[in-house]
Amino acid sequence: MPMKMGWRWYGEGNDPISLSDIKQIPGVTSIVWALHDKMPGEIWEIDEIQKVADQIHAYGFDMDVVESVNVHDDIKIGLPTRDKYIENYKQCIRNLSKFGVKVICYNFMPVFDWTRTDLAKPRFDGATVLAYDQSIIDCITDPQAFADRIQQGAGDFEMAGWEPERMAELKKLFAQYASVSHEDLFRNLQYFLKAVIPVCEQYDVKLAIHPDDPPWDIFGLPRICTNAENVRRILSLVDSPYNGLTLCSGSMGSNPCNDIPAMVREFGAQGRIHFAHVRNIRFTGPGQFEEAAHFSGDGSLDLYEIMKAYHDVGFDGYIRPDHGRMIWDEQGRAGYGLYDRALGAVYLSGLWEALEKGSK
Ligand code: DNO
Repeated sequence: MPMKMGWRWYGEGNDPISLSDIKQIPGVTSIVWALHDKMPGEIWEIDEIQKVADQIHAYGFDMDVVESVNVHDDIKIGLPTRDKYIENYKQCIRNLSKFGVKVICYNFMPVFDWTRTDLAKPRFDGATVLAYDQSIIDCITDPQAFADRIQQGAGDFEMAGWEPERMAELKKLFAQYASVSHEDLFRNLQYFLKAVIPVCEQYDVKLAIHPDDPPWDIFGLPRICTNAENVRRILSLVDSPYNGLTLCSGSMGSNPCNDIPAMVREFGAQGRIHFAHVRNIRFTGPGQFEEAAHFSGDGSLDLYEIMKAYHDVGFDGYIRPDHGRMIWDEQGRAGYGLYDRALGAVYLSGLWEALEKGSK
């Protein structure tokens, strides 16, 4: 079975890119979707899922991958109220299975999902890209002001995982996480996985944790999905193939100590990578990086070696191009424009075709 090429789509009325645009990108067969107006902890109801399913199926795509069903902070913090949210998560899994969903991507990052210090940094080629500089984060004394700045920078588009409702409660969230250590986070993740993985097994839906982005602690908040050793530990918290990984090359790879092809070989050979996010970044200094075009020559990661590792382990899961540059005057959601991601999708398919034919 070959790998399946996906495309992250934010939904009708929420994404300037239409399904008919996506249909014209050769090789894309799966729409990676979510109900983006859902708060973490809410049940995704059948009729709500049905509406999106009808849209996606009308264009002949599958909807096998959801990114993301977000995990409520009470589960990450380990509050007594977590059980109610875990029950809701189980119900989401059951409901999604009715539509053939095979993989659910999620993350276990406290408070903030993926974090950048600049959403539109100009580059030498006239494009803009997302960028991160730890020294800027280190000078921030008020995370609320930072969250407001990110939202402003995102313009009319809401940043995935940065729900305004949660951002409005940052003070409370930071206070709740104050006593949560890395070990607590591992324990709370295990509690969550022990509850939901049996449901995943029963309904044949795989969970795939996304690495922390960037893969180190920020704002004094602990982060655990950060390197190969911790991924090994996370996968062993519940040793089931249903407890798997979304291996994001750009997130994990923004720490130059993380060897992405080696991780693909180790966790891919174990059948634990269910979803691959493949993109490039350029290291610009310690704790600093800028995003880049997917093409190996444009960044610090070798995408050929990454794709070769997937090919060598017989990867047959889902893959998608990830963040792109903003090029050709496109206006859109930071990192999620049409043009550069389409170039990325076709580049990844091209590498794969060469690997396939070269190995015959
Ligand atoms: C950013 C994305 C993340 C990712 C979540 C997974 O572009 O990669 O927001 O979807 O962390 O839950």
